[in-house]
Amino acid sequence: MRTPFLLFTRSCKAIYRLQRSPFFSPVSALCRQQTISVLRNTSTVSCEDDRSYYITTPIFYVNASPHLGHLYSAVIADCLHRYKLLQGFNSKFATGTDEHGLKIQQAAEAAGKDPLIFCTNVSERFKHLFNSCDISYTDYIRTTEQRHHQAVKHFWSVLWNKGFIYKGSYEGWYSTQDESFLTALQVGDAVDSSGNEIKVSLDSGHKVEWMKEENYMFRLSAFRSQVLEWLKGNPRAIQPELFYQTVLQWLQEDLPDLSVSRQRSRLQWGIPVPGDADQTIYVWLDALVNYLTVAGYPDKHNQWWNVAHHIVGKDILKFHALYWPAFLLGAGLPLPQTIYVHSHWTVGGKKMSKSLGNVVDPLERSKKFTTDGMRYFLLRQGVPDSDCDYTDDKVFKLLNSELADSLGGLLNRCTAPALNPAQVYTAFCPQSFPSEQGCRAVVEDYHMLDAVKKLPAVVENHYESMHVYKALEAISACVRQTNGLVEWTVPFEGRALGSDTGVLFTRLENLSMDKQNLYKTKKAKK
Ligand code: ME8
Repeated sequence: MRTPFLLFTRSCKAIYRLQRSPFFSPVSALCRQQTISVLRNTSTVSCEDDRSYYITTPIFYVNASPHLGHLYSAVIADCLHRYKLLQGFNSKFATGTDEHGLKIQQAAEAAGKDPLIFCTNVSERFKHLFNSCDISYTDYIRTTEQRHHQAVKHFWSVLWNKGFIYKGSYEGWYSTQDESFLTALQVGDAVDSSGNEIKVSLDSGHKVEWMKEENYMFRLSAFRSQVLEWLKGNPRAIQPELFYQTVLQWLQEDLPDLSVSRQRSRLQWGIPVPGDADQTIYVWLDALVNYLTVAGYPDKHNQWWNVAHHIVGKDILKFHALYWPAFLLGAGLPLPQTIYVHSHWTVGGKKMSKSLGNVVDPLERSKKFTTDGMRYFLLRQGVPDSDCDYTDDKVFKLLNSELADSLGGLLNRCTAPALNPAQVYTAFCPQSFPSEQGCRAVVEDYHMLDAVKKLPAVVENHYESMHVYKALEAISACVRQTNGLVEWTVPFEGRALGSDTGVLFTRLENLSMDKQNLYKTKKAKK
């Protein structure tokens, strides 16, 4: 059962108050599809000007289906991409899937499937989610694609030829879940579900194993001071500030050289090291290069590679803020403009993750709460600096209060035929808002006008620093203030003035004495 409480007069959209039972978005699938294809097509135009913008999400592992956390990164990137398009930028927006590595090899084995078939299947699920949720990506990359293999091999050869990769051996801790090497200080003791004592990553809580292998090493240690210099010279390169400081802190310590290959006997599912068929390229080196592949590396990346911005979750900050800049410096390529970091969605205080099995299905939730509703919720409630606990009830309450009641109510009040018979954008009534003194407007009304006037600049500022929730908060505050004005002026209680121009404000004297007194008392109280 759904209750339409308002109809937009000039568009096909309607806003519904959410009922506790699931319902489908009223926005027509056709409208949405058209919008998306316009957004996608915009960015395929090649342009040499300095108004190019390139935004990426992480590429997601295909060991399991997508969850709400993945959609969150994609919605932030989509939002910034759309914002740049509105500003007239030629924006490229890439997302996709990370399909190589031990973790995927093991997941395919466990499923009894050929790895590529397994990857294709899960990758399609991510794509389907993003298409269903209006993520207007312009490129969807899979690391199993030929173009990516070529880019990775080229990138490797550049690092090798410059002497930044050498043959060596690695002995230490490795977490397959995180596909990450760890130092002894990053490892702690734990007990698994069967009561066995195990070692885990202190950061992720995932199990680690001791490994000893002959492989290729990258001279990460040689890049510590250059990465530090880059960050000191670009204090907004990692945002928010909290994560910038975290990386600066990491850089106070020495960076050990990094193992960038695994023995083929252990890891077959990956790109072979050029010139050494016994070794497979480390999945993180492989994965990070996806950003270059999409940009057109190795031949045609110049337009996009100067203007790259990465959205990442805080779990993969180390890879993007230490390894990636070092790899790029080694290859003689420009560094990303910005790494926007966001925190995590938790459920019952625990990070939503495939391995913990506490994931929220984003497809099912966006059917329940509508796609726009879910997108709004994620952007409005997700705070980059700190984790956010997810509950359905929070979504329900937020959407009903801010979208249905506040925004919907305001629109209803402004567009109701009785108040706005001409169905136009209304002008202010001269008796209410003259420039001279002695008008009916009170100081709060002028504050509201001022807030609305400043809103575009405020929103822009917040978007630039990826504080989308603050932009939405500012918009919501204006909606509340404007609703307040309508409540004081009670246009719905009297006759609208100047029906030819659609002026909103009623004359006070048109109201009953009771209403006039109520209005005056309310004003006096304020
Ligand atoms: O790390 N809350 O892939 P991944 C918010 N393939 N965001 C979350 C989240 C949560 N609970 N869980 C995941 C990988 N994410 C690598 C990336 S990039 C070159 C390679 C989001 O499938 C967030 O963006 O584990 C996080 O960084 C990413 O998904 C990790 O996805």
